[in-house]
Amino acid sequence: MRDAPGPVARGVAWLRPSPRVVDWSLFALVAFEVGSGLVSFTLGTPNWWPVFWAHRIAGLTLVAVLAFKLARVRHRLTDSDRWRPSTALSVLTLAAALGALGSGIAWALGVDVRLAYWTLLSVHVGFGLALVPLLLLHVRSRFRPPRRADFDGRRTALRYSALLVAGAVAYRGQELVGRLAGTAAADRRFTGSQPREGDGNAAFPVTSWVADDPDPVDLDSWSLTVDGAVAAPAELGYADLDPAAEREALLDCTSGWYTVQSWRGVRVGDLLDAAGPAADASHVRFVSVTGYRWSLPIEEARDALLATRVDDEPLAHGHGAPLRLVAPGRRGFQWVKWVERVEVRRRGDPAQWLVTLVSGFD
Ligand SMILES: Nc1nc2c(c(=O)[nH]1)N[C@H]1C(S)=C(S)[C@@H](COP(=O)(O)O)O[C@H]1N2
Ligand SMILES: [Mo]
Repeated sequence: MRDAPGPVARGVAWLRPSPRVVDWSLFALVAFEVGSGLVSFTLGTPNWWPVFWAHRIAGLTLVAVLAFKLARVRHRLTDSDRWRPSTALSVLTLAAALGALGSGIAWALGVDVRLAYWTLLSVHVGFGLALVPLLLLHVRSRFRPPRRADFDGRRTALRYSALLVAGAVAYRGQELVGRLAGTAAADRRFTGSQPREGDGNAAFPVTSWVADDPDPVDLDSWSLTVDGAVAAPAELGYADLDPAAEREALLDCTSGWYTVQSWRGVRVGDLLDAAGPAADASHVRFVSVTGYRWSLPIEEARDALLATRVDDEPLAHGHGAPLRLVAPGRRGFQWVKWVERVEVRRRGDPAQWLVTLVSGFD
């Protein structure tokens, strides 16, 4: 019996790439996952769905390639005579990879474990980010340059197509399992975010990206400055704002939830018309009392809202009172809370990426 492998075993044997191909594919797949994962955080409109799909399919392909690798190296982990100092690093790297894959797949399946506003998606991101330095060190300690012979074109390409198709099939299967088990909410967005239903402040969590947590803003000392590349800079008190504009907009947080609310406030375009932007102004920067900030291209900014109310309730402190940016089509982290300054600028603001991460640490 034993010497006649069945069709499945033969198929797996045919699919199994050479060790170096396995190793370099793991590296390439992880690099792709980290890149597409980070990029996905900036995508808020449904036309970007292929990025999310590719991320999921590559993740499932990674499971298969990792299985080939583990089948090959398991003795290095289980025989204590074969332990080297680098084995500990390998084990940590493996743990981070399994953590990222496990939490990612569980999240995609619809498993909903929450710690405050952290979801399984946040856990997935944590493992993914931990994997980056570990994998780089691991590659350094065991580096084998890729050899041409390992990558005999057609065969490798075929195997990889087969693995990717298997990944895509597994992804569909995984969706189906989630639906049958009733864990997959039908109303998840293309980003994977789950709905938070209801209207007003209580319907959705207060979320700060990293450490922003200011005291409630005192309306008597607060004002909104409109300045930068404008003809007529202005400083407005709360009573000067005319919250006449209303619009429904969807807030989709990168920690994995979204909510649709009706927001009321001041159209940024009206503030700009009053201030008279310079002809070559290209961006509008929104700055929080905490220093947190984000810029939008000026045409997009015109259409955004600075909200004072959500579903006809005054905005709660945690949601950014007295004034928060509502930027339709943008991910939640770009919806600056506790805004105190609108600055018209002649260029974008690359440093904002860093500021959103470190704002609030002092
Ligand atoms: N000033 C400031 N604005 C901020 C944040 C922050 O940390 N500081 N977090 C952002 C993130 S990550 C999200 S998802 C939304 C969340 O808004 P909410 O707390 O009203 O749900 O606010 C954004 N605006
Ligand atoms: Mo967020």
